[in-house]
Amino acid sequence: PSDRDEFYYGKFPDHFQWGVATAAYQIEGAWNEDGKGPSIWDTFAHNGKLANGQTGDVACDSYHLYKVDVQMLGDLGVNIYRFSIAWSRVMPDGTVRSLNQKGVDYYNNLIDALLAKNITPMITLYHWDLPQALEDRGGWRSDSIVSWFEDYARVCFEQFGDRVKHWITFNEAFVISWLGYGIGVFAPGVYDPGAGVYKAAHNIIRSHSRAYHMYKSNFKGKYGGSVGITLDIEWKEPLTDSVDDSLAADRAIQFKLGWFGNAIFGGSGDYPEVMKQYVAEKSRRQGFNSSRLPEFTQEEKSLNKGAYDFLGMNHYTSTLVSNQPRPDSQPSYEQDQDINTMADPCWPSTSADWLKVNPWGIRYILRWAKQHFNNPPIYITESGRPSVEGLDDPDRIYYYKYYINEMLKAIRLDNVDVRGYTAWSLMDNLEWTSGYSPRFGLYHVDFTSPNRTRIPRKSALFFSQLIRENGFTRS
Ligand code: GBH
Repeated sequence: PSDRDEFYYGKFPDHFQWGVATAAYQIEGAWNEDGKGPSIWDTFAHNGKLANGQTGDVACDSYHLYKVDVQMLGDLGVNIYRFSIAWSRVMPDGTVRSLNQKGVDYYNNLIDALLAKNITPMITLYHWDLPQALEDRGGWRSDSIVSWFEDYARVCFEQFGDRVKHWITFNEAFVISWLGYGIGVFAPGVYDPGAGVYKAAHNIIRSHSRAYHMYKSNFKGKYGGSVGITLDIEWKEPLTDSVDDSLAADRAIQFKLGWFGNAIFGGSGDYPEVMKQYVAEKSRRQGFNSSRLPEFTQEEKSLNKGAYDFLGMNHYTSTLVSNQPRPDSQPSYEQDQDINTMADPCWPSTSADWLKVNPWGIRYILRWAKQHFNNPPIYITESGRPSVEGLDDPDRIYYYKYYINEMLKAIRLDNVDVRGYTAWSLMDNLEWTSGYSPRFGLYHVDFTSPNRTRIPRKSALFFSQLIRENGFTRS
């Protein structure tokens, strides 16, 4: 659109939900307190896989400091707080028979404190911290996980569903599958880029659909909440205006967002056609007697289809994509796509090499999702950028101002049904394998102080003013 570069003055819809997001392993600490079982991230960290040997053993210590967090949320003036439950805190060995009341109490206390301040909880059931005991039994590559996850979800709905109305089954199914079971750079560190990765993804989709339907038949009637899934996706801009590059960019979105999204939101209950074709063809040339991409049964397809109340999207950045035929030599999800990806040198960089700043990308990916996924209600469940230490963060203010303005254009000019936005993140926290140095917080956290002192950055003040004004006015 021609209005790409123009700032848009206007308001968000009246009931637009503003908030911030966190995840259990990144903030809670108390990794083995009050009966909590170890997760695959505890194991990974204790095996020295994180920068500088860091761990989430204490992190922001939110297990003990949650009241401070809730106070900060109140000061920001958010409507909604997105956080995740540590499965192994509630069920230390991953199964119902290990139900841990102290773990349940922690989340009850947090939820009640939020509600007392009129803040709506939005809970992610799975933000990557699988109970180690379940990984030991095969993790996401085991078909049994579908019922393990269904049991876990049921326990959470039973314990918290009377007060929690927004549920996200998974955070970033792509990251779980590709980083965890494809290239193994994230926990549990499995290297299986051609097959294990697809198997894990397949079980995640099945698990999502089962949990969605279980909520719908057992809880929706009495609690009236909603269930969605969060998928991470960049905007993929074609490198050139050639037909091959446009097709490649679209194929890249299908291979990442469509991999999970198409089955749930796309209408067929199945993987994107282009993905089925590419993986089948590569597998055939590689001598496999069937595609490395698993198949859903008819029954599974009908369960997948429409298994959502909303789509959660984590959107941080954009990439340029070109068509690039890959050799058949190595079976790999990455090679299967026949693309090449790079950053546009015009986009400002950040300390995270994967994160370049391109505000209009959020508008384009929102329109893509509207068009391909039957115009679902959408929450932007994460967006943000790291900054250097200190409280003065003009780069973060720039990021939020312009990304959020482009999201407003998506709502007002393109009629995308965006319902809310939860910024990543409330405060600096454990940035997975990168440790504590990338700081994504609206609040600065002092990781050397015993009480993990939190102080608002300038961006926190900017964000709370934006929430109060619910949009942008000429001043
Ligand atoms: C989100 O992932 C996560 O949901 C959140 O927990 C995290 O804190 C936030 O982003 C900020 O990073 O260089 O191979 O290690 C965003 C997608 C996928 C981007 C993993 C960084 C690192 C890949 N992320 N990626 S690697």
